Amino acid sequence: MKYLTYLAALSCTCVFASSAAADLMWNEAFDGDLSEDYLNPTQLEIKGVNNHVIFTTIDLQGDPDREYFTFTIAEGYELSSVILDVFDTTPEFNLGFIAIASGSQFPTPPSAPDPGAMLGYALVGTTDAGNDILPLMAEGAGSQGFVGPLGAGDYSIWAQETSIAVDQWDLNFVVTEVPAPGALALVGLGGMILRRRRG
Ligand SMILES: [Ca+2]
Ligand SMILES: [Ca+2]
Repeated sequence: MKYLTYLAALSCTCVFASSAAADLMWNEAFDGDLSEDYLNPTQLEIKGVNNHVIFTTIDLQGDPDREYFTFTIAEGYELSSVILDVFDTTPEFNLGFIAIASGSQFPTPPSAPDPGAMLGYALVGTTDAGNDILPLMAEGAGSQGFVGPLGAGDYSIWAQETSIAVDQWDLNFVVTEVPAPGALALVGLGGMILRRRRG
């Protein structure tokens, strides 16, 4: 989007600048606008369990502010949830759009998006704030869909508004270790022992 417009809107983003730096992958207030180009998403690095991306989408007539970014989930880890920590929008009835796809480039252009190229997508509103929206994204109509956490690999995200609006987002991509099969077996065994004792 236009640079001056973006600068003018940065004061809004600063409200959310207090998020812990150790958990922060990107904050537009300091790091600049996330990429408009689906073929060149902003490259982000996973920091740990919690990985925040804080941004403002500012949609002016004919000049949408799209956010494309990508990150890699390492072997042995999985993307277990995507928490919509903050979603504030003006006007308040506006819905935000967010999609996830495999690969470090988003596979389908915003001018003619093909849901079948996406793992999933969702429309989110203020009532979704605080929730894990990954299950919602997994059910996006016409998308590839998925069940549970997403495993190791490259992923790309596309977020924007769906009308003339200004939205404040704080997304937390939660990355956890894949439970070892042995650990799962122990959990199951523990459950059996508990049931026997209770029985
Ligand atoms: Ca932005
Ligand atoms: Ca952008």
